[in-house]
This record gives sequence, structure tokens and C-alpha cells, in this order.
Amino acid sequence: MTGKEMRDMSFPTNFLWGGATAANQYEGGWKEGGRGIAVHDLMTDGTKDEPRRIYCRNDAGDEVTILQGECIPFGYQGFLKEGYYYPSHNGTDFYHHYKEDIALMAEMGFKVYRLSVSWTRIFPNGDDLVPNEEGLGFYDRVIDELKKYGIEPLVTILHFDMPLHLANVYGGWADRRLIDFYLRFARTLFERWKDKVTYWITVNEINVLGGYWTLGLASNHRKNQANSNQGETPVEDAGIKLQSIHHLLVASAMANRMAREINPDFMLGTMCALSGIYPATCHPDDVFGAYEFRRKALMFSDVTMRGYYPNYAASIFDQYHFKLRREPGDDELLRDNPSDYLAFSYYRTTAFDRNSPNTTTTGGQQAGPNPYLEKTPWGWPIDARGLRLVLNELYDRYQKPLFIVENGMGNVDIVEEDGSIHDDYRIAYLRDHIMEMKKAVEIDRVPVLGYTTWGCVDLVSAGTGEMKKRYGFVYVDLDDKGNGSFKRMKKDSFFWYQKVIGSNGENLG
Ligand code: BGP
Repeated sequence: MTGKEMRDMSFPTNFLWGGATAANQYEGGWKEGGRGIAVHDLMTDGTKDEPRRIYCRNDAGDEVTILQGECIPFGYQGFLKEGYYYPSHNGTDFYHHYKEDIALMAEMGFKVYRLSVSWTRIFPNGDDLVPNEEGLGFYDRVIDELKKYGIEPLVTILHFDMPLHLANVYGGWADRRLIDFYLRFARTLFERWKDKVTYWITVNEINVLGGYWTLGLASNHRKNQANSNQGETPVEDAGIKLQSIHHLLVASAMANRMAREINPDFMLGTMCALSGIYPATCHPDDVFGAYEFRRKALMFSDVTMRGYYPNYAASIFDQYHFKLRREPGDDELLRDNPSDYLAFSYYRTTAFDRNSPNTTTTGGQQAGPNPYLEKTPWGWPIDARGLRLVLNELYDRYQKPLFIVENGMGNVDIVEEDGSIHDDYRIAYLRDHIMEMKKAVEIDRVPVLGYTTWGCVDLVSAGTGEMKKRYGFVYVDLDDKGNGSFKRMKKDSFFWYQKVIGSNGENLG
């Protein structure tokens, strides 16, 4: 390719630049407008080294503590324990700041804004027959505000959101009846916004969902004390999780079918966490190990994009001594209703080392360290080149458009005396990743629909519950324990991203 040819190519003019958030970390207003309680409302704050917790008790009053991602012991329910801080109750208060925040997004030139709908704001218990009109009204106003500025809403139906009632009464997604409740929720949104929303994501990061927190699961084994299995997924829990994700995959396919009947022009995606995996060395066992490890993530996008479980899924299930239970018609549903595009999050890459393989994960994430990469203060390896690789990998595999719906760097920001925030580390991270995306689009010809950075306005970290792990272009005055005014302030990256979008990705500064 000549230099001239390269210069003539660029991002398509309708490329969707923007940012992404999720209700559970951003919205707040947890007891307003008739909203019901979700499991994430019971999750305390944590730190990089201290996992977030959920306090649980049974009818006899015995208490245990579970960590984020774990299943609740059978017979127990989560509760709010006095004296602890629960960051999702206020998030960063989009509920009361949506007009201001959307105006800031518009000022940056956003073409798209990815938001999620809080399930319990629409169906407070999850299994209610009639939706909560007040909750729908809130999102009507948000969507209308976006439309006012010509910003395309990208709506995630389910983003780490589990109505407490569904978890406690049904045992969450392990129970197939949740498919019907989810479909009632999805239908309500599709019908309500059929003329206003084109881009949908049925489920966020379907491959990494787990435990009580996101799937509402109870464990078959009884936990005697807190932290008894910290960081590990017991084999039997992995089985419940995989079965539950199967229910979600079926629900997602049924939602695709329903959505296409409501508006055939909808663009439907399911979202997977697909940060990349490398072999730690060129030793054949590392290379094949990395390949197998990657399949633990790709298995799920294979189902949503190709419409069937791949051949190798059976060997993954064998590792967990798990036998998938399918109902008649499941295979046809998956086959006939694949997604239109693959949405994915990309933050980092990790490396598979045959000598210390991560055997506990079921979602194909976090294989092991890579000595060649620098890390964020939270230890996430920074690898912009990996994004180009993953874009190529996924397009080679599926031949359907891709949408990068999360990317970014969590970091501590310092507010100077004059109120300025010099986040050049964030600009550097995003610039390098956009450059690699640009190469994938322009040189490799990978069709990418858009790019939404994670946490465009600062929000609570899902992984640690901290505020100081910030991703945004807009700073929110709030600390790790909920002190602050919620005041919004523009960071240097705000003005940088404005230029990126204004030049359609040509001026990366
Ligand atoms: C993804 C989630 C987001 C977001 C992001 C960053 O897995 O979809 O909700 O939180 O990761 O992670 P963290 O908030 O832990 O830094």
C-alpha cells in the first residue's frame, strides 16, 4: 500500500464515537421512583487487595460473608449491614445529573452513548407483571435528551444487574423461569423505544458473569466461614454458572427474535469480555494452552455469533464435570437468532504460562502476567497492539461487524488548585488504542461500528467498588466512602477527546 492510499482512508463518516456507563455503577437514586433492590445494592466497597463483600444470613440468624463473584450459601440471603458503605446506592448520581452529563457528552461531540437500564427500576421485583411507569419515564427523559443533541443511544438491557427478589426466591439464572422475566423486561424496552433506539446489547460480558452478584446463584455446598474459597470457583459452582449462562444465551436469542419482530431495523449485539491472551513463551504447551484458554471466552461469542456451541465446548464442560441441560428447541433458537454485531470490552492482555495456569476461571480472562507490558496502578497490563490483534481475530472468526463498547484506563486523578486535571496517562492510553483500532480499520479493513470508552463520566469501579479508580473525561467530586458534592469537572482528556471526535479520529494529538 502506498502512503497516498493510506492517507485516503479513514474511519467511516458514520463511525460511532462515544462513551459507556452502566446503571449499577453510575445511576444511583437507588430508592427513588419506585425502584426495587438489586443484589449489587448489597455489595460493599473494596480495594485492589480487599474484595467487595456481601453479608448474608439465614432464618436462624447465622451470618456469613461472601466475596464478589461467589455463590451465596444455600438457605442464606444477602442483607444491608449497618456501618458499611454501599457505593451503588448513589453511584455518581446520573439519576439527578443526567441533563448536565449529557450536555457534557454533547460538548465532546459524542455520536453515541452506551447506557444500561436498571432492571429493578422497571420491574422492582423482576417478576412483576406490570412495569413501573415512573422508571420508564426516567429513561424516556434520558433518551429524549440524547436525541436532542443527535446522540445515538446504545442500550444494554442487562449489565451486572440482578433483582434481589429473583436471586432470593428463584436462585437467579439457575432457574429457567428467569428467561420469561428477562423477556418481559426486554419486550417492554423494545416496544417503548422502537422508534428511538437502534443499537441494543442484550447482555453485558456474558462470559464472565457469575455468583450471587450477577447471576443470583446459590451454591450447593455450604460455606462455613468467610473467605473459605477466596479467588476460586469450586467445580460445582462452575457448573451452575455455565448452566445459568446457557439460560441467558437462550434468553438473548429469544430477545433477538422478539426484537426483529418489533423493528426489523434494530441492530442487536451480545457483549463479551474479550481482552486478549498470549502464550507466555513459544513452548508448544504455552501456545496450545493459550489457545485453549482463549476458547473459554470465545465459546460464548461462538454461540451468539454462529448460533451453536462449538465442538470444543464439550471438552471445557468436561473440565468442570458438567453436563449441559438443554430443552427441546434450544438449539434451533440459538441457530436461528444470532446477533447482528459483536460488542466487546477490551482493557488488557494477559499471558498463559503452562507452569502456573489459571484453572479456576470459566470465562477465559486473566491468564497470567506479561513481563513486556507496563501496568496501570491497578495492575492491568497496557497493550494497545493487542487491540488490533483481537479486532482481526474476531473479524476473521465471525465476519460480522464489531463494536468496541468498553476500553479505558482506571487511574487516580489529581485536581489542581485551579480545578484543572492533567490526565495525560489516560490520553496516552486512549490515543495508543485508537491508533491500533485505526490500523485495524484502515489497513486490515476490519469493519468496526464504533468505539465507546468505559466510564466517560467517572463512576464506581465494578471490580473494587472504589471511586478513585477513575476512567472518565469528566471528573466527579466523590471519594471512596461517598463524601463529596457530585460536582462535575472537565479533565484534559475531555478536550483531547473532543478533538479526536471532531476530526473523526484523524487528530489524535
Ligand atoms: C467491565 C465491566 C464494566 C466496568 C469495567 C471496568 O468488566 O463491564 O462494568 O466496570 O469492566 O472494570 P472496573 O470497574 O473493575 O475497573
